Amino acid sequence: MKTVYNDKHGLHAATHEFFRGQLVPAFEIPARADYVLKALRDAALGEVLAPSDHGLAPLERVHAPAYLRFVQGAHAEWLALGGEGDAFPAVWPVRSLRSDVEPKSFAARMGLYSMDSGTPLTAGSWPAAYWGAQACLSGLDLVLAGERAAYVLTRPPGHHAGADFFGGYCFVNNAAVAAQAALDHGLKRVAILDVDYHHGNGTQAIFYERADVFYASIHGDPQTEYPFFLGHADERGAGAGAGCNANYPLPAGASNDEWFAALDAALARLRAYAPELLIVSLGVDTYGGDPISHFKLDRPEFTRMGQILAAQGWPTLLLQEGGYATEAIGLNVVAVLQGFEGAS
Ligand code: Q9C
Ligand code: ZN
Repeated sequence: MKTVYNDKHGLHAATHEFFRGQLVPAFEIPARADYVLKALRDAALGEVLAPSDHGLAPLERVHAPAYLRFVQGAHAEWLALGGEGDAFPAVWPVRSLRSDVEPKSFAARMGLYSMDSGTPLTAGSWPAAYWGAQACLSGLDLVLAGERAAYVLTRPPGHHAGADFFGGYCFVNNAAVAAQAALDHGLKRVAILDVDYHHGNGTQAIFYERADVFYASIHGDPQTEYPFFLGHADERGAGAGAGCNANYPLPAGASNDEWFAALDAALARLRAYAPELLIVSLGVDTYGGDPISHFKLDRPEFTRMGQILAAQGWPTLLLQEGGYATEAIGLNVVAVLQGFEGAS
């Protein structure tokens, strides 16, 4: 399987993030992708390609242009105001406050365009996220040109980013950008299967009222797990998208049997939908050794996951999302991809 590698990912390099009100060492770090790249090469998995530039337009198909402009210029604004290091939001327009007026204040716009304080906005966040989306579009090109599957090695991840907000380490929703680009290419039905430990609130929200993208996710129950405010089982889509959203929240500590039962159920829904393309939001923070997550998958389960995904027979684009057991994520990702290749 070919990989498209976002070779600009290292521009997004936070040292710290906020967690429970304290600055702690960042989890979403450049070494994550470095380990995956090394593991791909050690396993001789296939060619590693650089992304080609598809411009801003495909990002503007899912994100508000004003949001993208803000992220693009935010760190320079922060520095111009005398800020040092990475920028963090600290105030948000919840419920009775207004979010339809863009304030002049930088601090206020940081809150308007974000969902949490755990996502450092660094000097290189924008170019890293921009080229990440380009890598995903380049991976899509491979699959649309007839490749059975392609893997995109990128960071920062994407699935928490909404149409007009960043959060959960995500700035540009790569899966949503790729799905929309596939539709714009002429496809009629795209499925996104999100196997990251966390619910992909951004992806769900972007397509919630649409029937041309089916979003299915297996994740830690938002009653106790990030992103807390979306990802419940009763979220089934609305309007034209009614019935095109399926969530499988599992309790923290869920067994591997429970996880694979949820995968079976999610795939049954996707088979009924009959997608022309499968996009996998491939987080490997479901790993038992992950420092911020609470499922128990290990290497044999990652291989099995890849086999099951390949067995569906759909052209498949696998996009890297989370996974924070830094030294293990390379082998975990390779296990999924080798499982896929062995079964396809
Ligand atoms: N310091 C993804 O996996 N907060 N995002 C965790 C631990 C946010 C994870 C707190 C976790 C976001 C793409
Ligand atoms: Zn995650």
